[in-house]
Amino acid sequence: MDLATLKQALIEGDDQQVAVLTRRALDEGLPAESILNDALIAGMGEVGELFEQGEYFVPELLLSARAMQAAMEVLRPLLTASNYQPLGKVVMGTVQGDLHDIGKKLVAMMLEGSGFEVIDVGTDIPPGRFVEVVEETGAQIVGLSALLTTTLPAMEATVSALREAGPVRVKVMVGGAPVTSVFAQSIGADGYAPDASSAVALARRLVGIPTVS
Ligand code: B1M
Repeated sequence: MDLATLKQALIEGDDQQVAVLTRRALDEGLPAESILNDALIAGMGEVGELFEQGEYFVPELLLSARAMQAAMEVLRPLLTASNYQPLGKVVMGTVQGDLHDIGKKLVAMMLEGSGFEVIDVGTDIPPGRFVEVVEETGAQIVGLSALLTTTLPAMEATVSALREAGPVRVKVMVGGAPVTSVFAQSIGADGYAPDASSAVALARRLVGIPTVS
């Protein structure tokens, strides 16, 4: 199957077709990672460009997001299947004011697949809620996602709230399209990952486990 067809169905926001084509690509033996990166993430990139160019509006973004979720449901068992043995607990959420959750869910799935227990607290999460969940669960890592430049201050506020809440210093990893390693350092995060697989390597490093190649 040509992954361009799947990518196009995602751009058109056809969730049923996207689910069918994702299953077909897997049946034909294409690796889940390639389906994800070459068709789905690439397709979402184009959707973003169409939005920037004024050709797409929020309803089109929503349709493509729904189609992406449909594909992720098909891929989920494959992305989360590998060796489950809790390496640590990670609280994952999108910061206050931000409703984007596709990338966060992807990072959560990849972390689960590599042996972390993930507590996904959702989107638009105020700093105090992250603090509460860390206290309730004893998580070693908090993963913060932000997709809007306007919600970067909320990411900074969350890191500060977690630092002030101590006594145990939880590790904080951050990511999302507008986040950079320089920004991550400036707000006192312990690490930045540009994508889901580097997020796994970072989480392993943060709990002191050597990276597997
Ligand atoms: Co919005 N949106 N959106 N949107 N949206 C963007 C982000 C935007 C770049 C589009 C654009 O203008 N080109 C733009 C932000 C501009 C900016 O601030 N710089 C934008 C805007 C402006 C908005 C609204 C303000 C639009 C409006 O209402 N006028 C509004 C804001 C709502 C809000 O949050 N308060 C809005 C709304 C929405 C929808 C709800 C319609 C929908 C989200 C649906 C959902 O998530 N359930 C949506 C979508 C779909 C997008 C785009 C098209 C796609 C995002 C996505 O899912 N990408 C996006 C354009 C784009 O990104 N090209 C856009 C695929 C996903 C796999 O990638 O999330 O980057 P990503 O995650 C990656 C990495 O970033 C990283 O790993 C992931 C996997 O590789 N990563 C981490 C993410 N989190 C991580 C955490 C980590 C580590 C790595 O550690 C913890």
